[in-house]
Amino acid sequence: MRNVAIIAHVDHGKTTLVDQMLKQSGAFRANQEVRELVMDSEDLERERGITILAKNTSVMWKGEKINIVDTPGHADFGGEVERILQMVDGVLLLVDAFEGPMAQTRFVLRKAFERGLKPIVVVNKVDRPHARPLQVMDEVVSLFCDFDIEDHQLEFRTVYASGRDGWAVQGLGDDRVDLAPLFNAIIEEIPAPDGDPEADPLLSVAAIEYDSYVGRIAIGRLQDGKLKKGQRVSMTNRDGKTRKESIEKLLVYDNLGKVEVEEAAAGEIVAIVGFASVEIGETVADAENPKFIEVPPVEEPTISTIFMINNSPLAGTEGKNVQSRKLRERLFRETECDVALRVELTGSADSFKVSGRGTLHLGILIEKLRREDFEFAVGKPEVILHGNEEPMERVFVDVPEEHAGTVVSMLARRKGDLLDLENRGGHVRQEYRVPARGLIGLRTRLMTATRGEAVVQTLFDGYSPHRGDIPGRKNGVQISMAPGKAMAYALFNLKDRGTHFVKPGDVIYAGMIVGENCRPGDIVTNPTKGKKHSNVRASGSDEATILSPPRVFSVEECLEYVEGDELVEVTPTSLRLRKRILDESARRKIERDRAKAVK
Ligand SMILES: Nc1nc2c(ncn2[C@@H]2O[C@H](COP(=O)(O)OP(=O)(O)OP(=O)(O)O)[C@@H](O)[C@H]2O)c(=O)[nH]1
Ligand SMILES: [Mg+2]
Repeated sequence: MRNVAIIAHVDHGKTTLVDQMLKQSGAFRANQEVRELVMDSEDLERERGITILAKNTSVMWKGEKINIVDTPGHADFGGEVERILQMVDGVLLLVDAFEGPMAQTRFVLRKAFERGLKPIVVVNKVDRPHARPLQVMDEVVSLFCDFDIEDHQLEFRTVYASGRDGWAVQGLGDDRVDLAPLFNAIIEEIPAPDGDPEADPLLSVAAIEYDSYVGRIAIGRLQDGKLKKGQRVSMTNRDGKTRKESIEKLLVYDNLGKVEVEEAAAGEIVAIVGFASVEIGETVADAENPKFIEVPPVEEPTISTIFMINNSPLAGTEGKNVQSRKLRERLFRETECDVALRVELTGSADSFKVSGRGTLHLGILIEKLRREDFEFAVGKPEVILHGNEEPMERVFVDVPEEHAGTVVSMLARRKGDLLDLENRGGHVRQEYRVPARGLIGLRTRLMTATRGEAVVQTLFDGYSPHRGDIPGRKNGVQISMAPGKAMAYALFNLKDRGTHFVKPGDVIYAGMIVGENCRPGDIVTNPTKGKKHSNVRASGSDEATILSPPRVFSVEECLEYVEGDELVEVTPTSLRLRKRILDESARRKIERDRAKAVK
């Protein structure tokens, strides 16, 4: 048996490679219809084409069982990778043969080294037209040298591959047939688990799945001993508290699914049903001999925001779950499976402080709730300070030369320190250290400023003394003064004021943000104003045909757009931006008072 995790920067082809490994090891029946990226089984994963949750699968190769864990590559889910590494004895480090090692490559490799794991380097996507596998290999070697590792760790095995096309080779000149060279490398390089099957059972819970029928399913690698269906075991948590539980069902991974077994032995990755209140990081051990295995600390959340019940005039018209009790229960339940997420009560029963690892992390949670028919409002995400210190990020930006100046000024505005600048033949790579709060909204704005050409990568980089104010959004917004339906006529007349976020026919309310002001400062407009009947001309021409389409935001874009006095209203079908205080005169008074206070 072998236990291996696949780690890499986002999009370097992990899930695609697992597809091919499943296919070539005969995991599917001959005529079975299998969709692409079969491991990205969650709706949101398919929609976005990214892996969010690590997932296990297993294949048989020449009589050996290989448990494979596919991990997410996006930095917001990096904490997940760290826990997953507890379950394996080796990793496949995938590196895109064109892009080379990226920010997250370094992060996951460091985590693998910290656990003393031996990587097999897979230079992947060698089929890409401008692939430069040999240079990328050199870059990988120098990346390895950046770490404090021993010489023998530098003797890693390399495989060149195209996960998509289903081949791997030892040498670039070899015949490109199938993935056998990769499977062989796994069997030869990755040690078999070394647990003692005769010792007392020992397992650290590395992940939890939630199933609406059976409840929580604890997942982990059985380090030592055996576990049996029906067995009584002890469970010990971080605080040293111990309790007893019974194993109702014991499952192991088998191709794409899990199969129930009577018994599992040391080395195997198992899923256990029956632990009602299990938490990630707890240790399962012999009933009479409780033990605790130290687990890596969970990465601290870096940003937080407020989730609150929807109190807009349209509340309850689109979603079913609107009560604060439901929202609270649902949010707390999420923290059971997602240890990087933190939910806290606030002074108000209607709002909860939710902290996570980035806007994508929070955005995914928001999307999940929308799909479960929830309605709620979310505030501007703020970074979490440690006393006087604030979280910093290492930021790498790649752009064509002509945009380099734009990037420099945008990052300077956000108090970024330029650490490195390198011209790679017309492409400029810049490296900065920036306060994390300066990054909220940066990606979208960089994309617009560089016509989508910027490649931005970020990596958490510790804490530094607070850098002082960073200017917020430059533009003000257009706030509707009246409730009703947006009218084409009114929007047409307002078109010079700035971009709109609503289209004719959209239901709006007073205090809702209907567009951006092309200047600083907010303005109040009336997009519900229809054409006076006396003005109607007989031509029947419709201004709607000459309105530019409204700007449509994704959940993350909403989060990155709003300022402190604004909210994102989330329903299953709509995302609306609004002022926290809807009443115009109240809002004006607050603004006046604030101006006075500043003076
Ligand atoms: N040319 C080429 N493209 C590939 C190859 N493998 C994957 N891709 C493409 O790269 C993109 C990302 O592939 P995924 O397998 O989802 O990447 P991933 O590493 O699992 O991504 P995350 O889980 O989000 O980190 C997809 O568009 C794939 O079609 C390959 O071998 N060659
Ligand atoms: Mg993936």
